[in-house]
Amino acid sequence: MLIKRPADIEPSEITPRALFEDRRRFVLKAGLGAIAGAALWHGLPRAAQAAPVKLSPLTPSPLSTTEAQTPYKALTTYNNFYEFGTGKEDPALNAGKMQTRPWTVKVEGLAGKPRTFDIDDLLRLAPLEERIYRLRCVEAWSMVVPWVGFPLASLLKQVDPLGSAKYVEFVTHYDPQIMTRRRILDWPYTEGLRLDEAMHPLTLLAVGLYGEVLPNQNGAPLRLVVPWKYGFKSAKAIVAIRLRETPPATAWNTSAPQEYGFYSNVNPEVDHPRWSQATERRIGDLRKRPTMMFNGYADQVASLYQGMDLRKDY
Ligand SMILES: Nc1nc2c(c(=O)[nH]1)N[C@H]1C(S)=C(S)[C@@H](COP(=O)(O)O)O[C@H]1N2
Ligand SMILES: [Mo]
Repeated sequence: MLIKRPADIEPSEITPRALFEDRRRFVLKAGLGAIAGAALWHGLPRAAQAAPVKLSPLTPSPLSTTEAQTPYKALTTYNNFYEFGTGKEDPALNAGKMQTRPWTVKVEGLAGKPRTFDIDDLLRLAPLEERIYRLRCVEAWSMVVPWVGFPLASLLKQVDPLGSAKYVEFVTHYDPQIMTRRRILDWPYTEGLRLDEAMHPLTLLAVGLYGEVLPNQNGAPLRLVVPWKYGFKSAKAIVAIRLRETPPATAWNTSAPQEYGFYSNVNPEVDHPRWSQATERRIGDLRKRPTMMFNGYADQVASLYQGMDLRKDY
């Protein structure tokens, strides 16, 4: 765990949560005029401004970090969601066009009982937890997010993975009517995990953050969160989860295999070919901090990679 000296603590980090939430609502209200203007300018439907929906009941998780959480505003305006543009502010401006209802998620492939789940059934039936995780992007920024979700394992168990299933592929929504047509990546954005990584209790399917339904820019209505891997593993707007015998192609590995591997575990000792991975900056905090092996989750996950050469399997 990171212990902070008081001098290192940003004012935003010590704002009591209630005050902070209040300010967020205030920001939401005060910003609405500007947002509505921007929305009209960018041709967004009015639905993009729908009021946040509370999720409850939420069980707190013992797997949560107690570190200061990244402010809601930062989490929802500094995003990577390339289907909606490559600028950090583009997803917040453009992802409102995505309709997240009706929405189904197919869980298929090497399963005894493959099934299509309606997102509202998942929201109703899955016991929802609040899981506060560090997440580190390969671009060397990080954040602390109070996710709402449920373990991926609990969903996978419902379809009875076959013995031949060794990997899991995540396929995300792609609609060229509302998303970029530029072939920045091989759309739809896909990701993958080994089955044991997918079944690990830390691996989460998120449906919300800060107690509310996920904003579209953060991957509504369902996105993956794997806290010991670089942020790009956490596929947004998932429409299918496939159990497979062989490793799936993943969007970033396909586009630049020498830069992004299948595993993509956070590793301060293995640099990206174009920059160091030894340190990171938390969003909203200029101070550099050391990056931790497996993003600080080594105690829980290092055993998954025993005997592997993490320089080769990056
Ligand atoms: N479908 C899709 N999912 C995606 C991405 C994307 O471009 N498209 N970007 C990834 C990257 S690079 C990161 S760092 C995280 C960012 O999640 P956040 O915006 O909620 O912080 O989403 C990941 N999931
Ligand atoms: Mo990322």
